[in-house]
Amino acid sequence: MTVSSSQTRSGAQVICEALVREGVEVLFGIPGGAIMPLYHALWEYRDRLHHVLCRHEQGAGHAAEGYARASGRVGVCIGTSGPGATNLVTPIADAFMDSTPLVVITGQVHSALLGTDAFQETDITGITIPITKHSYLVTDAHELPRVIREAFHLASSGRTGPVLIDVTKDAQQTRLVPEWPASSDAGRMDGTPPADRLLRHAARLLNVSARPLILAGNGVIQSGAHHVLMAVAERTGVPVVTTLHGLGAFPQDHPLSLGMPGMHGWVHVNRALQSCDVLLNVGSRFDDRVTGKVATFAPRARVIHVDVDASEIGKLVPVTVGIRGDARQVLEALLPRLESRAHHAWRAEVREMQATHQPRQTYARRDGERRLMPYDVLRALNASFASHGQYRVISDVGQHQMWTAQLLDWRRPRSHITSGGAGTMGFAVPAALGAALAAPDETIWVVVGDGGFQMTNQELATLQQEGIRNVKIAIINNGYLGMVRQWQELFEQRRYSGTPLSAPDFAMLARAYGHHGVVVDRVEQVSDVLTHAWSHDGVVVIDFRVEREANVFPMVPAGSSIGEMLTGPVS
Ligand SMILES: Cc1ncc(C[n+]2csc(CCOP(=O)(O)OP(=O)(O)O)c2C)c(N)n1
Repeated sequence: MTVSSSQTRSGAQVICEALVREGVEVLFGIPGGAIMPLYHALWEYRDRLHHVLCRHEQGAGHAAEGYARASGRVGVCIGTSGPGATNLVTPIADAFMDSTPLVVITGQVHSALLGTDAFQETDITGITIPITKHSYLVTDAHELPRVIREAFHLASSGRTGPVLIDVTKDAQQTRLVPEWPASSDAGRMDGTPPADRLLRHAARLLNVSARPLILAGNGVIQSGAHHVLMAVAERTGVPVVTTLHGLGAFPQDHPLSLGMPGMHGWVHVNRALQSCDVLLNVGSRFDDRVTGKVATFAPRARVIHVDVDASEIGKLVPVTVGIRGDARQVLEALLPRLESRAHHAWRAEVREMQATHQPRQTYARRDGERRLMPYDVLRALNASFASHGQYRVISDVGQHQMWTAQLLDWRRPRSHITSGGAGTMGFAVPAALGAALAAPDETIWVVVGDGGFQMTNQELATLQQEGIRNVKIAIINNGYLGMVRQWQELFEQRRYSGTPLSAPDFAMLARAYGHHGVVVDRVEQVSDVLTHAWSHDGVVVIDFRVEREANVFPMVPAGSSIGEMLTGPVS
């Protein structure tokens, strides 16, 4: 359909037109009364805006997140008012915690009915104020072009995140001649160069340090700073530690890469954090899963914190130098001021700690061990990457998420996608749907627990309806809500309260949805089944029936210092 610029069109058509102008190609959602005008208009735009019908709005939201995380673009999802909108709250909160750029469009009851407890009315803008960068209620269709422009700008600039646009049904129906804004003023802070004084101070600290360390987070990936991070590390000889969300920001096979810190990070990484004298944190927010007890975190270090969000600087960890800015811009400005160093002694010390606490030894197979252990699966998956094409890995939340982070070699930004901030079980399967559409030529591996899988596995139907073939799902099935069970085992005298978990036959369930499903319960079968999954043209669900009570180590007990790690069961 072509509409000349002076012709009137409905607010709903204006939304579609605005989405096309923003470069949107795919959006995820479920229709309903208050959003029907938008669906009516989407029909005319179906050649330019591909709507993916999910099975639950939570799935639509996570799919939009997966799309955004894999592509670096803004993810878009839509839902109706009331329950449709409230089902989107979890992915909105998830995106907010993980700084994922998202635009969420919800229908709202007719503006004359606002505030009357009308059918399917919920104050979604009110509900989402604390978990969005901004939430708009649009009752006048003339505002739509500006609001949508602003929303995309806000979602994708500065510290990226979710923006909600709630549009009343009458605003979607109103006819108007839209006035398209040229650009938006919102977020114009972007691009402000970091202050010279701060850069000089940061460079001086790094140049004179004896035991420096770089902590790289999601901000490095979001701003595309991984190349300049590499240049900084190589020039200065400073070892790099990557947070859960930073995995892939620095190639793990690089000699300066140390691995992941924090609650389930490696012992040598946490020791290095505890003994470094200068810590350059780029694009990570000092999450408590990284710092452990803040008062004892990196006690010897002077901290340089680079963050796009000024409110994060000094929020949890006192800083010597705080630089507000885009990670790439700041690192680029810092690089020429840094001296070439080698740090032989410090690196040797760290390597020695690494050798002593050889990470993968923790999961060494005992002689004669016959049971299928979860780490067997992750190790074999990692080994399989070498002989196959491009891939991404999306993990859910729980023990398997930590084994995935620990045991796979992360080399590429955006190759690891997980719910880190909110820790939302049920994230992985729908997020894989979005990632599969964003990266159709790659294989999307999902690693998910039997608990999380049962939260959103209905999106298997969406994968089937969309004809998606590049998703492979590895269920680490231990018959428990494993991570909670681990805490109960270690700290609550094995009171397995609310954690033993039954499940349907997942392979049969996969087949019911039109996919391929297999059960694996012996270690000898693992690599063959992975090879088969890589080559099978279609979605494969593998139900790995693993040892039920395997644990994730090392582990920093909640509230403890990262210097106090459990490396095995407490006696
Ligand atoms: C939506 C949601 N509910 C509850 C939790 C709390 N929780 C964290 S890990 C976990 C257990 C996960 O079990 P499973 O999916 O089987 O994975 P496993 O830990 O066994 O690998 C639970 C219940 C959560 N993170 N998200």
